[in-house]
Amino acid sequence: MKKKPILVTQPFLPPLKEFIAYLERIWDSKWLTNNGQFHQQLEKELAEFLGVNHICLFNNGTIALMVALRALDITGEVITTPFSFVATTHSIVWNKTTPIFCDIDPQTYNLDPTKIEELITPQTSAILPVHVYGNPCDNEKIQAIAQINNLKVIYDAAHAFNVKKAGNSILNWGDLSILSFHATKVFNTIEGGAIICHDEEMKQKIDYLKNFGFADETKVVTVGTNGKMNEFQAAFGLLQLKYVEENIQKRKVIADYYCKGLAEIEGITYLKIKPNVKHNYSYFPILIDKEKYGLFRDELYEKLKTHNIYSRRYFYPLISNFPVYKENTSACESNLSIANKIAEQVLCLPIYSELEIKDIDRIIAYIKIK
Ligand code: T4K
Repeated sequence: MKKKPILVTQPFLPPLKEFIAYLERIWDSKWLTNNGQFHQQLEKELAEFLGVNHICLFNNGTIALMVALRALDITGEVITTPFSFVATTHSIVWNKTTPIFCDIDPQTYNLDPTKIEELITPQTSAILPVHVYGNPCDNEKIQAIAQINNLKVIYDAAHAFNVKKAGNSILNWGDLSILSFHATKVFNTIEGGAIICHDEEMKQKIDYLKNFGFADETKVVTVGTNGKMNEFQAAFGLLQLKYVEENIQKRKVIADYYCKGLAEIEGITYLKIKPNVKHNYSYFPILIDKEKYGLFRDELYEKLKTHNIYSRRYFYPLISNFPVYKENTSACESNLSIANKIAEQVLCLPIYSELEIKDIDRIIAYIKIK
């Protein structure tokens, strides 16, 4: 008999009974969206939980990114990583600015700060790095470059919910950070996202931008969009928040188990997280070196599929290789050699709080037998 499929991730669903209690309150109030009670409560609780000053909730992470760029009036060129989910670059282009792809660091897979400065031109107005897989960027170096060159920094922290470095939230770095609360994330509101900002003035600006620009019933102060999170999402988030620490802890156990099981396999490496980082184990990426392991990444990916194990090649193809970007930007193949190599070798193994040890054993065993 074929075993049940193991997918790359599975959202955590809190007990249904507990969610019904929230739904009853929505039914009583008949307040479904537009800064309702749960929306306000979630903004407050999340800011406290994450250790940040202000949080603006959104209907998803992509709209949050688009609004973040708009809130900082970004123009011209934006230096960014090609090794991410395509929404990172799309948000730049939707703002009618030009993405300039910069290569990544071979150890962290994040934007390589030593390669940023050569890409700065008089048109550059911002750097948009991604904490890929929740692994923190080199913020000190990025901040120094931004300061010298008078650039804004917007972190795509879609994967970095509750990640800390030296005890502080990495969401406090840069001018703004964005989060995704999509169903596939460590903390989810079904769909959802947020912008983290440092002061009330910016929060107000973002709140106008996500609500059509309305300052009151009759006054429109800016050309806004509709980026609002509704009450069902916010209620779901409040409930998720009660379980998120426990779920991250379960993910840690799984990640540690993978690390041990894969340690001796020649040609397989995994991301090393620095000891001063409190990680969230949102993804478990491995790199497959064909010369040493004997199989290409795609061969292992297909082999796992035949056993009903659905790993994913996040992030392949590289964004700069999608035809819409290859043909329309100044990205140059030879400048992105590390990113291209990692995109060819990476495979994200299943990880989610309810993944069972016996299933991880199976995954490791299939990786071992070539
Ligand atoms: N920046 C970065 C760096 C990002 O990674 C993302 C999103 C964004 C920005 C934009 O944030 P959002 O606008 O999405 O909030 C998924 C997610 O849709 C996407 O949110 C995420 N990154 C990206 C890395 O992964 P797909 O196309 O791989 O999703 P899908 O539907 O194939 O789901 C993956 C697996 O998850 C499935 O095999 C099964 C499981 N799954 C999925 C869903 C939706 C479930 O078990 N239940 C579900 O409801 O993009």
